[in-house]
Amino acid sequence: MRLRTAATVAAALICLVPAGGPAHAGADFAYRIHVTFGEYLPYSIDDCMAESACDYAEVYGSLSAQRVAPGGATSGQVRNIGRFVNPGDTWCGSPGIEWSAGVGGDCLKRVNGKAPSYAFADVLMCRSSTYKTCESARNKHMNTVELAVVPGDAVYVGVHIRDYDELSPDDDICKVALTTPALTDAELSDLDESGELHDMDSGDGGCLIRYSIKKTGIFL
Ligand SMILES: [Ca+2]
Ligand SMILES: [Ca+2]
Repeated sequence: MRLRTAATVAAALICLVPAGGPAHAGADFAYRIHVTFGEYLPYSIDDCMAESACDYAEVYGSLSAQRVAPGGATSGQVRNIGRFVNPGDTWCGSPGIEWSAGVGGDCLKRVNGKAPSYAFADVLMCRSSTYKTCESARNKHMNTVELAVVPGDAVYVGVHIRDYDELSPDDDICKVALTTPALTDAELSDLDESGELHDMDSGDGGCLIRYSIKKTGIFL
C-alpha cells in the first residue's frame, strides 16, 4: 500500500514538475508538517446586549488542519473551542467566560472586539475529527496540528468562529480557509510559512487569523 502510494505520487509529480526540473527521488517518507493556529483578532463586533457594550461577543469555534491528497481526499485534525451543539447551554453563569480560563472548556468564550488579540495557545481546546464533538480532554497549548504530507499534496487551514445569540440565529464572525497549491518535494523540504487569513466585517464582526505551516521533520 505504501509503495502504491509512492508510485501514485511520483506519477502525479511528473505533471507538476516544470520541464527540465528535477524529478522526485521517490523517497518513501512523509514530511512532518506542523500547522499552528497563532492568534485571533476579532474586530468590529456588533453584538449589543442589555448588560454589556456592543463590542463583546460570546464565541465558540472550530479549527481544522488537513492534508489534501491529489484526488481531494483529506486527513487531518480539528480543534474545538466551546461547542457547536447547543452552545446556548454553556453561558456558564454570564455571557461567556474569559478566553484564557483554565476551566469551563465547553463554555462560550467572551471576546472583546477592541482587544489586541487572543492567542489560540491560551484557550482550552479539544482534539477531534469533526466540529461536532470532542475526542480528547480539553487543554491549553493544543493549537498545533501535526500532518503527514507527501509531495503532490496540499495543506488546508480553516477557522470558523461563531457568536452565540440568545434571541436570534448565531452569527458567523470569523470564517476563513486556505488551501495551498500542491506542494513539491523541494517546497515541503524547507516549508516555513506564516500568514494571515482575513474575514471582512459581515455586520456582526470580522477577524484576522495568524497561522503558520512549518516542516519540522519526517516520518520514516
Ligand atoms: Ca450577534
Ligand atoms: Ca452574541
